[in-house]
Amino acid sequence: MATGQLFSKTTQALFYNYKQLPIQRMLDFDFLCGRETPSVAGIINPGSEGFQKLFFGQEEIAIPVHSTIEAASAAHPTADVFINFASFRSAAASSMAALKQPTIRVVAIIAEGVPESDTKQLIGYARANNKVVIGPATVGGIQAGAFKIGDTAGTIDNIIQCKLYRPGSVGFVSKSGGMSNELYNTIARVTDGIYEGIAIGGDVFPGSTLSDHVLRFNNIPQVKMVVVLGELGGRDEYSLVEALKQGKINKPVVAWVSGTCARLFKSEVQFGHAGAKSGGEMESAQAKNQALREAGAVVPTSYEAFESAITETFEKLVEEGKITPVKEVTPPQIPEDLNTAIKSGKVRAPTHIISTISDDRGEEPTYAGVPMSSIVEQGLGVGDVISLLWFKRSLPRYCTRFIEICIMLCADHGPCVSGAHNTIVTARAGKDLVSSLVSGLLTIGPRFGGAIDDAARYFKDAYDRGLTPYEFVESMKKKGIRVPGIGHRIKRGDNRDKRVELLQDFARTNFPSVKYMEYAVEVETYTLSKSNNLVLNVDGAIGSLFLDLLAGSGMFTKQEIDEVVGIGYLNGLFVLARSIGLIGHTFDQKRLKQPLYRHPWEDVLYTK
Ligand code: Q5B
Repeated sequence: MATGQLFSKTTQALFYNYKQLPIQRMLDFDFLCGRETPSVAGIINPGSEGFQKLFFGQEEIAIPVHSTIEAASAAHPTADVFINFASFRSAAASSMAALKQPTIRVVAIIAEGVPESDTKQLIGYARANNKVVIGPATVGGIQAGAFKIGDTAGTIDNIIQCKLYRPGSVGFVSKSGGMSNELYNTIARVTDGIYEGIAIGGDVFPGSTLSDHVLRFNNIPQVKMVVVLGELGGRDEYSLVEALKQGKINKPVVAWVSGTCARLFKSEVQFGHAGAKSGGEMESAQAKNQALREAGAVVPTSYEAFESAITETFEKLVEEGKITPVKEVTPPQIPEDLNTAIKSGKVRAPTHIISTISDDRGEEPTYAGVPMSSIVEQGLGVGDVISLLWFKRSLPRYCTRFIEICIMLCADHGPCVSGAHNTIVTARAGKDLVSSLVSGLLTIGPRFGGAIDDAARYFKDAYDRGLTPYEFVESMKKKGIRVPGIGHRIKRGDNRDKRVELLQDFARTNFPSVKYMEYAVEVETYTLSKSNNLVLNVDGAIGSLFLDLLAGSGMFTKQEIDEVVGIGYLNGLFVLARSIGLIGHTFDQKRLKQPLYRHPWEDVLYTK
């Protein structure tokens, strides 16, 4: 393992597998330390590329996302730390790929459960190539005031509490990531703080060992004392014992091996980590503590006494003038995330959108407050869904059935009408479903299918004002406006539109009142007396009948009816219905593999 510093205030990492929280925590730590550059240079998210937005202090930054380790390494040649958040299944392969990059110097493997044979290969390759592996099964490590791996040291509050935003004089190495948090706190309270802390991970074969890091700390001038937290199981601590015995470590080492309670159990005990199991006597916490004590480490008699052992060692170094405790600095305040601040009730923020018809935040989406499961369980249909989403209320069954009949009857009217024609031409031009559909929908307007709202407006106004059909039609003529809902290209007085008849029959049987429709029929009688093509068309039938639905159902106030008619809800019925047919025409043309449409010359009048 390389000696000396692993990280600095300019160290940058590549982060494997996009995990928003640990990356943001790294960047928040950077800001706290006053780093000028973010510690994450690039993210590797296999299979995707682009940028990921994150915060660097108050500023939003875009961190490049690469699809391969090779591409990320080439794009960020100065990023020499690889933080691997891959699952245990892919951690070994991705770590090996990272180690093989000439630019990568340190690989931290977070996953637990990496096969030991794979870890051994990684260790072998790293040692042969003078690279460092931290983990697997580690939270990572931290150089106070400089660089932090992933979730090390937990929340920003904890990091501030543990004064990790500026370097102290203590080098710390432990097996356990969880316990390292505890020790960061202890060390911050009783010394001038951490210089560097590493959790090597709890596997049987860690990528780098306790002694690897202690020997490294010995070569870092800023580290004045070393704290080690080992645990029962394995023999890693004995290589530290050897190093101490051989005089390779000349800085005070305060050590404790946890797991002394294992002796209280009658049988072999496996603690949380794969490597933490009571084996033979040599691997017991007691034996390792004793060996470390005999080799010259300061080893307390219990974990409770660990803190005072650290205190005494630190104070002695201060007394001897070997440590000049660092001056305290006040870290900058990390801007709180809006969501967190809102949750805690600290701030309020205006919303940008208001919505009243549906809500998907709960266990299941609701339409106007009605859960989807209830819609399905009650056997409701599309008419009920339209009632909820458009009118924000449950309408009586005859109303929702009427809506459904409108949808069914207007779903299609053959290939020759404007909408279908446009859709067919578009589909034949090779366009996709949405383009073909939209091309057809765009023809819906005052002449084609989109006269329902105006029909409702004009029929309502005329009826409510008590105009006779004659007065109404002639007043429209004077204004030069065609009566919406009247007239058809094909249908005639002697060739009525079946759809209109079906709608009228349904309403006459089911609606409490059909006064607006009867008025429209009287208007039709008058217009037919003028010309045989001026029938009440499907738009006029739906427009007048919907007025009857709104007025007769007792479900709408007068003001609400005016709003529905004023805003113009009713063309929506034709748009929705005809979408069904237009989609059908798109599929039909594709199925028939129809070529590009070209209108025949013979069908165009070329003139000057
Ligand atoms: N005249 C629909 O016209 C159409 C008059 C009128 C007074 C009127 C026309 C019209 C109002 C809009 C309307 C919905 C353009 C129609 C639909 C869906 C569809 C379609 C499908 C489907 C047809 C001849 C003479 C002229 C005009 C006069 C015509 N309409 N006068 N009020 N409403 N209606 N649209 O046949 O004296 O000779 O100058 O605009 O309700 O879109 O199946 O095809 O499901 O897909 O082209 O059903 O009625 O008649 O323009 O040659 O006019 O009648 O002023 O008089 P035409 P034009 P004059 S349903």
